[in-house]
Amino acid sequence: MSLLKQTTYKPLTEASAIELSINLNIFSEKANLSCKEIGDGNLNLVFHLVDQDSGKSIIIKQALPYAKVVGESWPLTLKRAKIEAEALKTFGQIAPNFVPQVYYTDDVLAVTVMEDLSHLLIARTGFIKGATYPLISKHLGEYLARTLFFTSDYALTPAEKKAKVQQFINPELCKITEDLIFTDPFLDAETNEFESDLRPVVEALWQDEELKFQVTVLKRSFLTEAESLLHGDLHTGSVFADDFETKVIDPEFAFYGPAGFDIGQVFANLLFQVIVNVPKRELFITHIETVWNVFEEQYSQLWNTENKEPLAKTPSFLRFQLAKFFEDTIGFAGCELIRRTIGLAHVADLDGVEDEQTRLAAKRHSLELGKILVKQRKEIKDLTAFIRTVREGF
Ligand code: SR1
Ligand code: MG
Repeated sequence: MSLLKQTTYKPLTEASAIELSINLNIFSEKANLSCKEIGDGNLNLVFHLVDQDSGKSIIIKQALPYAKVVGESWPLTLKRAKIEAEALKTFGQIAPNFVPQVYYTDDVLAVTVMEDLSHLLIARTGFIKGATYPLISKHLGEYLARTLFFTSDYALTPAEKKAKVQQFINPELCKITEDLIFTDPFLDAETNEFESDLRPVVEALWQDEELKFQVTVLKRSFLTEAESLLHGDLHTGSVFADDFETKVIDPEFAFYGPAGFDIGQVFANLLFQVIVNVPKRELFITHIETVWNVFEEQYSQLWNTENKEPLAKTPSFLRFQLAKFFEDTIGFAGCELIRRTIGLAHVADLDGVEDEQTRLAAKRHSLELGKILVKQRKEIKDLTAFIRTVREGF
C-alpha cells in the first residue's frame, strides 16, 4: 500500500523513506537515490535523501512515539509533528529567509518533508569547531522581531490571535519544558544529571529559596502569558548556519508564551560559548549584543508601522514592552544556563570540554551566572548592565 494512504503510524526505515519520496513524486522510481538516517537530536528520526545523479535532495523528519534521548519508557505525543509543520509554515510566512521550506506533511505518519539544509551546519556544532558565523546574530534578531511581533495581539485581530493560540495548544511538549527547565533542576529529581564533583554547588542551589521563588515566578509567566507564538526550543542546536545564511528549524515545542523565553534561550546558548570559548569570548558577547540590538530596532520599527492597537502606539508603552521583554529574557536565559548544566538535556559546549578541571569550572560558572540572571533580572535593566554582569564572572 502507498505510504500516502497509511491509516496507522509506523516508523520509517531508510527504504520506506525512499518509497515515500517516490510516492510523493519528489523523485522518480528510476532515480539513483541514497538515504541516510542522520537524526542526532533528542526526539526524532531525520532522513537525508539525495538523488546521486541530479544532486536534488530533501529531508524527511518523523516524530517517534517516545523521547529518543531517554528511550521507549518516555512516551511522547506524535501530534508534535503537526505542531512543528504548522509552526514552520507560520514562521515561514513571517520570516521566509530564516525558515526551511515545507513540501509535505502527514499527521498519521507524523512526517514533515522539507528543504535540505545540509549545506549548512548546526550552529552549536559549528561554534564548537571554531566557526563564528558573522551574520547569525543579526539574522536571529530579525527572526525574533518578526515572529514575536507578527504573531502577537499587536499584529493580529483579537479573533485571529485566539484562533492561533488554540491551534498551537501543545500541552505535552510544554510539560517537558515545565519539568526540565523550571522544576527538576531546582530539586533532587531523578531526571537530573551532573558530575559528582558538582554536588556541593547543586545542593546549595536546591536550598536557595530566593532562586526557587524567582524561578517559580518565571515558570508562572511561561504557563500563563500568551504573548506570541514561540519557537519554544530556540537553542543553537535548532539553528542551521554558515557565514551567509541562518535557518531556524525544529519548532515542535511551539506554543503561545512569553516572548522573552525564545530570546532568553538564544542568549543562554550564546553564553555557553562566552564561558568556554576563551579566545572568542568578545565575539560571542558581541553576538548577544547584536541579537538584542537588532531585535529591539526591528521590533520597534514594526511596532511603529504595523501596530493594530491604537492605544499601544505611545512611546511609553513601547518602552514598557521592551523593558518587560528584556527582564524576561535575562531570567529565562538564567534558567536555561542552569538546566543545561545539571538537568536532563545537556549541551556539548560544556560537556565537550575535555580537561576535567576546566569543564567543572565552566559548569560552576554557568550555574553561578544562571543564578545571578534569575535573581537579579530586575536590576539588570539594559544590555550594558547585562554585559557588565557577564564580565564580572571572569
Ligand atoms: C526529552 S526532550 C529534552 C530536551 O530536548 C529538546 O530539544 C528540548 O530542549 C528538551 O528540553
Ligand atoms: Mg529539537
